[in-house]
Amino acid sequence: MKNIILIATILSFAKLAFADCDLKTKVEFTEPRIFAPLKGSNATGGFAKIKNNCSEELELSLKSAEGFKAVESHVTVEENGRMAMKKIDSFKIKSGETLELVPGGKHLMFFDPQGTVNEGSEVKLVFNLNKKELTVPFKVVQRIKK
Ligand SMILES: [Cu+2]
Repeated sequence: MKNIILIATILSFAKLAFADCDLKTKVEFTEPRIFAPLKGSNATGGFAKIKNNCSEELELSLKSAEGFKAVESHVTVEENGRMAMKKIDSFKIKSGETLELVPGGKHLMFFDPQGTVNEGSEVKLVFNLNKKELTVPFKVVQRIKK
């Protein structure tokens, strides 16, 4: 009996450690986009709606972006009456919920483009989702819509 309980415990831990959600089909990116960097600026932002259709909570962090030297995940907070951006390690998305990355809210930041990042091109972003990698193309769009 003791052995059975032990095995059951090990199995449930294994399930937590190796979540088998298929990220490619179960994590939905809507309108993944990056603003084309303004002339003279070395930083720009990235946005999307990211829906977690997995049965477990996902911890999402941005690892890298093709063509940029550095990436960060940011939240926008009010500090002493001013809006400020703060770097965070990861975003958490509960099962069935959607993370909304929007200008002026939670967002992704990209620094030091290694070349010209042209409007209409795609930048491949590498995310870590519960320690598994997922690559998602983000479209480069114009910052201000005419
Ligand atoms: Cu930012």
